[in-house]
Amino acid sequence: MTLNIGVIGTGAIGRDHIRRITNTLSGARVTAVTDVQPKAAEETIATYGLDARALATGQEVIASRDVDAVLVTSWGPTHEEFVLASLAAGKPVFCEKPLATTAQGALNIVKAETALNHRLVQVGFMRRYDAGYRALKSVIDSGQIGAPLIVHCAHRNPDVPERYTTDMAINDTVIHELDVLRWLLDDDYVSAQVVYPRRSRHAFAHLADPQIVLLETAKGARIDVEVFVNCQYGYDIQCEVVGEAGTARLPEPMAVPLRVGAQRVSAILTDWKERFIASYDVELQDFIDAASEGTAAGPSSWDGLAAAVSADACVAAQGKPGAIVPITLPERPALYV
Ligand code: NAD
Ligand code: NAI
Ligand code: ISE
Repeated sequence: MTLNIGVIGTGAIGRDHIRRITNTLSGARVTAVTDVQPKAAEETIATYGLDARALATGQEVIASRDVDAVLVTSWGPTHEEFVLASLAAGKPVFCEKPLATTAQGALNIVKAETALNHRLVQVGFMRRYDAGYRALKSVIDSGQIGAPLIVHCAHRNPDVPERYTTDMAINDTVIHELDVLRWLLDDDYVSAQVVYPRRSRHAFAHLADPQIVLLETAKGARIDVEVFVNCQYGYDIQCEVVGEAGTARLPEPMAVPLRVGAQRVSAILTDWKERFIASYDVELQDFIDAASEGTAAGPSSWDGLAAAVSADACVAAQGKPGAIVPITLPERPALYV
């Protein structure tokens, strides 16, 4: 059986996911697309030679009879509406992060899915599928470095567009760390704090960049995340776990070491699409396989809610530099245990 997928949002990641569904993955095809800029949807159909219809709205895509499953790749504030509509239609839905831009929005989704008592939602937290993060997790789980005590992270983008705002450093960027570190440490957060170093002259005037987010977990680990979205030099994701008996570091992406011009050098990637290309492939194949069985696997609505609650606390902490903001999760429904 071939799964018919409808895509809402044909921007950067929507097009990249359409490319991989069409050219790389198996078991699915794109049958409908939409974008608030209709030209973007039509161009996408032409670019990838899709046998698909360009529809006027996300709601039409979800309702369409030739759509079995939905991919939400529009910008963050639209996600909640489209995921709730997919759940109401009983269709599996892959939603790019964030699941919703507020904890309340994510809670609405968890409640709707819990009422169905059946998983239909996968959130696009692709780092859980990354070979490097998986290797790091097996080292931690093996006990070789003892209990994790401290985690040092950096999330650096070369630059961001002018529409990127200070809160997006949390909801759009650090949201990846908020998810992957819960999974990596098998832990939850209890508090957040944000402090601001000196501002980079490369950031637009309205944006505080870089920022440092400090988290404390229920088991007592401390985490620092440097988020720096105008670092200029590359797309660089770092993570080092300090344990009782040793340290473990996220492997660097493969790059050929060169000795040239009296220097030892190796390239650093500049684009998130390339840095996590294999992880996106694996996460979407996982979605296709589960959706073909009428269900969902991978990062759940609960994970989306946990990230959103933590993100809300981080955004509150941004407004009170240095203050410690508590993080409290609601009770986890049995569907997500
Ligand atoms: P983008 O702005 O390039 O693309 C979004 C597209 O959605 C645009 O074409 C826009 O016109 C369209 N859109 C917005 N609202 C819509 C609506 N209501 N109906 C239909 N189309 C709508 O953005 P992007 O970089 O592709 O990011 C999209 C999503 O993917 C975001 O949620 C982002 O956080 C996520 N993302 C995740 C990763 C990752 O590493 N997991 C990377 C990039 C983006
Ligand atoms: P983008 O701006 O390139 O694309 C967003 C698209 O959504 C635009 O084409 C826009 O016109 C469209 N859109 C917005 N509202 C819409 C609506 N109501 N109906 C239909 N289309 C609508 O943004 P990008 O980078 O593709 O990000 C989109 C989403 O993907 C975001 O949620 C972002 O956080 C996520 N993302 C995830 C990444 C990851 O690594 N998992 C990487 C990049 C983005
Ligand atoms: C983007 O939406 C992503 O998800 C990227 O992974 C992240 O590095 C970037 O900061 C976001 O804007």
